[in-house]
Amino acid sequence: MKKIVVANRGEIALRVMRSAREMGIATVAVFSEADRAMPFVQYADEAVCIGPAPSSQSYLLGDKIIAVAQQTGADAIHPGYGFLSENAKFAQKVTDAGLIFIGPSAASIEVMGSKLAAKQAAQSFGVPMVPGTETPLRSVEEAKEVVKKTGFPILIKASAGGGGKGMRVVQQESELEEQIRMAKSEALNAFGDDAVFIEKYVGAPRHIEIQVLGDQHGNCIYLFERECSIQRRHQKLIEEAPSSCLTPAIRAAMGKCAVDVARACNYYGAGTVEFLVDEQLNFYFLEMNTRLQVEHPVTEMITGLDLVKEQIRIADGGKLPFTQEELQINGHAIELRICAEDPANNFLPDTGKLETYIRPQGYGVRVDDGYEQGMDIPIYYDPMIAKLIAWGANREEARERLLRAIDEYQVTGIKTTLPFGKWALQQKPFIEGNFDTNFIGKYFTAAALDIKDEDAAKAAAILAEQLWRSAVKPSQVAPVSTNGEASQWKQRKTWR
Ligand code: MV4
Repeated sequence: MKKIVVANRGEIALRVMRSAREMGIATVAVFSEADRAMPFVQYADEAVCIGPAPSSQSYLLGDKIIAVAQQTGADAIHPGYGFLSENAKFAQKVTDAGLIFIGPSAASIEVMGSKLAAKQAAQSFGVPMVPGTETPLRSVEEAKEVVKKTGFPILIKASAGGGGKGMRVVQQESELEEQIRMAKSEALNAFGDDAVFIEKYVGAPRHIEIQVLGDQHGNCIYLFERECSIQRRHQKLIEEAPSSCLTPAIRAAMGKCAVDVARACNYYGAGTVEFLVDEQLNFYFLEMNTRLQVEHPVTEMITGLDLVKEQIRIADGGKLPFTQEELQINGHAIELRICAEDPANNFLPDTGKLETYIRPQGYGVRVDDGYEQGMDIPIYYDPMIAKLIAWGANREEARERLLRAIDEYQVTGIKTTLPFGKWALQQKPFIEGNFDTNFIGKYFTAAALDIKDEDAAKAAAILAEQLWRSAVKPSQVAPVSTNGEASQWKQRKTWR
């Protein structure tokens, strides 16, 4: 492979180009009229404008992007995430044009794009799934029969859905008929497919996903898990690896199931198998994402691998250069998504100019971003402007380092999720690793952001002391002043 077109924009386009450059592969950016001055356009060896700002007239024009690849003499197309990345027809067209699609086969994308087909494929490997239906729901009578086994509440899900779209919770039988009707019409509207199915509703789950890599020679391995429970309206905000709730045995069992799911659709490339994990640590397969994900850096930080390089080698026909036994987790990584949204105002998207934009630096800090100071954040695309990732030898060091990096990050001109991250990382349930997908709904209010630094520091100091005392024998504990005097670190000056 000598030249690749990156069919994406922003931070992920830059992320992909960096790995390509390290491999001696030339890059072609395709960009919209709104993105002409973006760093990914400047960074690429070549750049071609493909249309006006709206993605329907630029980043979603598969045929145009394939034409650019042919005109520039590229060998392959990397789709990034979003846009065309999980479009089976696009993947097929790329291949039909004699180019390499840096991702799985069109057939794998197609199977996993249908939740029901994915569940059916996974079932033949005995992968655990939430009790419910495995075929499209045909009638209310069928639903009532299923509920006799599962009990209420249940969840109606659209087979073509994903990321929470087209889901409805049903609490009792009297609502069943109406909710099925609404779910089907919603699914038809959103996805052009009214197939829905039922699952028993898991009330307070964790969302844990397993990264897998498969090559085109039948080898497939897992790269451990990412804990993605801190999310709001199906938008993840904090991700970490590893999860603080898994034991080595459960991790290995989930990893094996994830590889089985991948094998069930002859998967190659990088993929992610999503699971729900309940309070008893039972895990259930949900769906598979057939792309590189936003949160892939936390996996890179704990495995030492470059997932984009692995994707490129696999697409080029290479064999996985390691076995499962050779892989291990090194330390801990936590990522905060920095979005142009106002956490104090219901996370409403904020647009405008990045008046100040100064990145944090230092040991163990990684910033994957796509803008520079002085640039406007366009309204047309995803509001994520950067990902801030901290690595530590253990979870507590990663957490403290991420907090330190948040403090160093200086952004003015637009509201961001940085204050949310600072708040979240200092909450007792987060510090203890004791949270589920309800974390934000349960604990977060706009008022929480008003808490002064000193209050948060005091709470953290008290908790840290409790944790320390519970881990140390009473005879080893030195007398601690309880007269409310501040310990020294609380009075530390910030570096600014
Ligand atoms: C569930 C569930 C509870 N029970 N399925 C949401 C996204 C999609 N991938 C699946 N989702 C869920 N499926 C059953 N049977 C709860 C969710 C869910 C969720 C899952 C992962 C992360 C965040 C979530 C937030 C709300 C609901």
